[in-house]
Amino acid sequence: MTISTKPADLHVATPRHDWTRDEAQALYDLPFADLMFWAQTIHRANFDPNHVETASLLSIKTGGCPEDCGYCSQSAHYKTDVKATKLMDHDTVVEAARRAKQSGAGRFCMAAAWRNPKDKDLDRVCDMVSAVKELGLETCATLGMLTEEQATRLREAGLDFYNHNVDTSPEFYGHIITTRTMQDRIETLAHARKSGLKVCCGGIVGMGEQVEDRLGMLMLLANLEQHPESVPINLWNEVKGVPVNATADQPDPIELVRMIAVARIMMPKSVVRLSAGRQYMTDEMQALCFLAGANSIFIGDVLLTTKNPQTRKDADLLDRLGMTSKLDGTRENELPAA
Ligand code: SAM
Ligand code: DTB
Ligand code: SF4
Repeated sequence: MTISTKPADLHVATPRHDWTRDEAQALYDLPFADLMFWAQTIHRANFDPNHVETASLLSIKTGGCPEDCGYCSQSAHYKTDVKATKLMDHDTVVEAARRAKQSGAGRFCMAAAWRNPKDKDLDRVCDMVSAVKELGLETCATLGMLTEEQATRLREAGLDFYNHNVDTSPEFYGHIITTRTMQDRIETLAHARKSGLKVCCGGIVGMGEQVEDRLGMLMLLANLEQHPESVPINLWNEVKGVPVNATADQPDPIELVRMIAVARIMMPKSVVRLSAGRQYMTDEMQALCFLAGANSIFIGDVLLTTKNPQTRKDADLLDRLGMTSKLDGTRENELPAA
């Protein structure tokens, strides 16, 4: 396949849902400068290239999860350092959200290590969502599988986004998770969509998968009826005691940048979040990811159970890149100065 990089031919800025494997691979294999030019052109047609979204995470129910996701510190199937906790109380969650807002987060994501929420737990989460929304934050939750009724209840409580990842390609999926199928995940995404929630869906790289799997995951996402509004790309954060291990081939930094650029091109209007794994990335690599089209990060010293760069370090990086992080469109950087 021949790909033109002339600006006049860059009509792919209109979202498509019929990407082929050959097209994804051809984009990925473009000379780096051409790939970056194309991704940048599409990025600039759809977003302010100097703006990055900031989201903050809180694990509202940690560990003891019945699922066997082979990368996860919170699965009850593996012996990790994580201690299981009960669902956090309402005020603690709202206080954490208030602090996240003060540190510059625009969105607050509440995560629970459940296969799916029980209805009595969902009542409590709905109350948390309403209170966080009242603080003036965008709200996101990730609670495992949902029925359409549960999704609707969350939306009515004030939830903006539901995060539910496909994690990897359909072909590699069975190597990583056996207790929940890819089809189960697609159904939860459909329930979230039907209820009117916005969808946050992506996956992980660095679990021993091949480049073809990374592209297969992007194809799956890009060929959904509607692209996820947010696409988190996580680099596996090392966890001791789980089947995925650090001997898995880590993606070469340039490969990760290429993948971000391909995600940007295939899902031109989606926000691409450079998610877990930034702790391992140099400033230069993150800058390349932003140039490739990543326009969201998680801020805060911890993600759920693993490390994230310190907020001060992120503020310093964004300042040096002249990037803004405020959601209301002003040019100032909302993060505390380094
Ligand atoms: N339990 C819920 C579920 O799986 O749907 C929500 C929380 S789960 C931790 C959310 C996502 O975080 C996973 O789907 C996975 O993509 C990502 N994740 C989990 N552990 C990770 C790790 N060690 N490194 C990178 N990403 C990870
Ligand atoms: C997502 O894709 N990444 C976030 C969020 N969605 C919930 C979670 C990253 C978790 C990293 C591992 C941990 O801290 O336990
Ligand atoms: Fe449970 Fe989510 Fe971890 Fe899988 S990723 S083990 S569902 S907490």
